[in-house]
Amino acid sequence: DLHPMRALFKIPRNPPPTLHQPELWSDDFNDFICKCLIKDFELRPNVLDLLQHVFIKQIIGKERILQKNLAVYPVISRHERIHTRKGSHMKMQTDPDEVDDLATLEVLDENTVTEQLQSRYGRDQIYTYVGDILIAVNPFHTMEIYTPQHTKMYIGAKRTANLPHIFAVADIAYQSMVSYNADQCVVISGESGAGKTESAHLLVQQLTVLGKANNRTLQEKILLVNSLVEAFGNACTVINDNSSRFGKYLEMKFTCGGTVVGAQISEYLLEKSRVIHQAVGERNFHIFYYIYAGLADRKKLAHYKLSDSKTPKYLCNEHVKLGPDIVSKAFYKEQFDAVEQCFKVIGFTLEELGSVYSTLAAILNSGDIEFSPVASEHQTDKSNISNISVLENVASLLCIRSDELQEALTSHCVVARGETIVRPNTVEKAAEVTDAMSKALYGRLFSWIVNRINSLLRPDSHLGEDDKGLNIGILDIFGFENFKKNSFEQLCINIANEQIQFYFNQHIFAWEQDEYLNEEVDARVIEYEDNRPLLDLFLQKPMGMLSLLDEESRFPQATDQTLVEKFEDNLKTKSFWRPKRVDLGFGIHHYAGKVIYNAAGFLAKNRDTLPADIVLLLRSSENELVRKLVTHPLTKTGNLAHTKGKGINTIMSHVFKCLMFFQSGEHGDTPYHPRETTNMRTQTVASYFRYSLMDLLSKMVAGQPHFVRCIKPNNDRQANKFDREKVLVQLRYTGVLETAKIRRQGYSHRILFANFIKRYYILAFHAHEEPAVTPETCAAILEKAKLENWAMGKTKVI
Ligand code: AD9
Ligand code: MG
Repeated sequence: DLHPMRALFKIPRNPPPTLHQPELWSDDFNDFICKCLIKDFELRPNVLDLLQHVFIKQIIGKERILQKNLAVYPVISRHERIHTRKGSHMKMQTDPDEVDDLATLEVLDENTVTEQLQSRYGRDQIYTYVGDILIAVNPFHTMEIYTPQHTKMYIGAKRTANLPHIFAVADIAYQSMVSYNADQCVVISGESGAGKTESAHLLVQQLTVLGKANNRTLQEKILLVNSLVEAFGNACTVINDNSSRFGKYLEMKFTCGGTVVGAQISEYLLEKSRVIHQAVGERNFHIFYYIYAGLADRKKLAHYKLSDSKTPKYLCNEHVKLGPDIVSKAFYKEQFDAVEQCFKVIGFTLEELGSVYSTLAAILNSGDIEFSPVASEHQTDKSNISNISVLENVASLLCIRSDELQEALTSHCVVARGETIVRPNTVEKAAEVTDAMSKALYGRLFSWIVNRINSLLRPDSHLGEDDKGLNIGILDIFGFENFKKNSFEQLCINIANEQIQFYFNQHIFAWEQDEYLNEEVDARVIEYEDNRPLLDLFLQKPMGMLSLLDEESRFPQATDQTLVEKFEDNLKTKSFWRPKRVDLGFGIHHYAGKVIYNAAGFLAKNRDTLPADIVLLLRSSENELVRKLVTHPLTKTGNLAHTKGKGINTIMSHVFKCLMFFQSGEHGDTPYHPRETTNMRTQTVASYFRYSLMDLLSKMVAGQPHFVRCIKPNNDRQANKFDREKVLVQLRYTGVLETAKIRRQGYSHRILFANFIKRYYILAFHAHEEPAVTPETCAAILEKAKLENWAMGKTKVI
């Protein structure tokens, strides 16, 4: 398979027949290879001569050698540091003081960095490098930089040949994957509305082109995955009209040759509570508006038991005046058609689609069930359903019996001394159960859709027997949030961001500096803001916040008040405090700023219970999908190793470094068993969340990371507005300045002697030679190629 070479050298898919007869190669092709080598290695002509000689001699008719030799193409993740340090890449710029890479700045302080970003932003250059990290400042307007020409321009191009771009990140991830035969991951971070989701789309777009699928349908399907899951998982918040309300890790699967063959998504912690309640100025998940408007357009509302004159309660946030005009919104209709198209292209059957719509409609109808107290002298705590027709609608949409649904909503069973007693539900309790059912149905529907996509886009059938395949993961989670009122959802979202920041720090600072130490290479230590104490505060066992929350959730008498008191008694750190005058309030000083949370509803949200009666009833449904939703395992069973047998030790040691303090109890010896906590009975949101975080991390650390840091230039979502203070705060808390420092002083490569020699010996030795694996051989190669600014470690060239 010549594919990687094709990708690198833009050789057409059907190479001319002369490829196997180099003596017949046109001069153009020879020229082309030479240009690539000059461009990418800045080789002196004498080395080039040597190379050309070796090439022409060695490759006659032997693709393997050709491939091997062409691997001198320096696809290295922290590439080009060697050159950038000398400033040789400084292209002609309109402003001579402007740089594409902040790490090359002469003066490195907050002011200069902000100025650079501002002046670039002013000229619509939203992307800037900090070494190998990409900073993306949200332009808040459409830009003509994602055209097919741009796509082409960034394929296999030297980084400095073009302006910084998200496509260049896709390219380097792809090229590294192919050349090193190693999984990659792109971690996109930034606060809410900073542009993570958009960046994730652009990466997928570029990667599908790079990984040229043999069949166009697959390419199309992969491109639609994001749109589909975002219709169900995104919503309008006061910060972002298309805010991700779940974390998403999309893995694009490739053959070892680099052809894209499938995709898999993992979803994390969907904010289900949004189904039943939205904060002031916010909306429910997009799909509800789409389906409501779309079905009205097709005159199908009645079929799904919806009415166009009365907007469902779940869609009537009293603070957002949507009113009945939802059904006439042209935009929503179009979106509905688009979502349906996504479903169909990806491969969902019409029957499945019908069931998805029914379930959504059932959820909307559930919100309209009304309860009233039964006026009886003895039983004031009993409730009745006052609009039976709505109940019947829900039952018919879910294909269950309405009398059983009524019973399950208005009463519950308790087992006392071996006897089952039926107790009535109060009006509040009945409404709670209904809401719990709606949330559960939606959450499980979402997971089912994700699982179904995964089975439809599974790559197995495309991979050969020996080809385990490679993947590039793209992480796009919900960004850091700080609203006027912050609840349990914000706490989880912010902890997840805290974790990503920790991972970033580990990679950029801690592990990098460890490596220098281990290799005994001299490098100055860079100070950075370590947020590990905060992660301890949240995740430590048994005294971390989530553990305390779980403990309190087990006491039936506990209240949100006792919970905050428990926090106050046990969390003795400066990062936690109780603000005066805020009932149930507590403050956390996150890496990204101070947030005041309100603990109201924490316990209920954490317990997230769905009464057994409801589960049993739904299991009796005549609709296969509804049955599946309640029989499917609640959670995914993550594979912590996730290594495909490659480099398991290094990977595990990284996983271990990252995870060890979450896995262990305070005494450091309690092993972690994900399945134990994913048991349906005992699982709380907090414990599932902790597990999800680990599952995510384990996936991430198994690949070589690339970072994209999205920056929000203003709070008003305005184009061409650069709020310096706002940007500075983000630069500070994301550690951009420190990153620039470490990137400037640091070394870009760390390659084991053996790998280095295998890859580059051709630069200094004859192809048939087998030079000894020693630092001296490495030095000889480096000297021959006239490279500077390298260091010889104990085991690696750095
Ligand atoms: V959240 O944490 O999910 O609430 P994100 O994902 O960081 O957030 P998102 O990608 O949704 O933010 O971007 C917010 C809005 O900014 C988008 O809806 C676009 O209108 C705008 N945006 C972001 N990136 C770009 C871009 N590269 N070009 C044009 C952009 N507009
Ligand atoms: Mg998003």
